[in-house]
Amino acid sequence: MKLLFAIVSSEDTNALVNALLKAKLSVTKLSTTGGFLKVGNTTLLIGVNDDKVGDVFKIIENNCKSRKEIVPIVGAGDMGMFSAQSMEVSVGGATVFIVNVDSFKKM
Ligand code: 2BA
Repeated sequence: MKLLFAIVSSEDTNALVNALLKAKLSVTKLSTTGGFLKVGNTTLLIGVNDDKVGDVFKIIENNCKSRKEIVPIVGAGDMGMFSAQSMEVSVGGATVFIVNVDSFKKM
């Protein structure tokens, strides 16, 4: 069994969760915050048998499209003045960590 930690854009979360549920997969949704952009994203915990990992990847690919966005970066400048700049970053898509599950129990 594997546990997937899928970090996805909050915009894509509803469609992705619905697609996972439709495929009869279990999912837990956590509200998280990206360290770089410091904006909300969503981390989904998805526990699946090894033979279903490919199905989960297909569902993630179909529902989490990568796109470019210009985001503001606000920081403290000289003499306490705040300066606002922007930069282009890639958002959406998904960052997925896959870990082996030693055992799984429901009590
Ligand atoms: P954030 O840390 O808010 O990063 C959002 C996006 O900003 C990243 O998208 C990347 O395109 C860009 N970015 C991040 N760090 C950067 C840097 N030092 N310089 C320039 N651009 C940078 P993704 O790579 O798709 O990551 C999306 C979210 O996934 C991240 O949000 C973070 O919450 C999580 N994540 C990504 N890699 C991770 C890792 N190795 N460990 C833990 N969380 C990770």
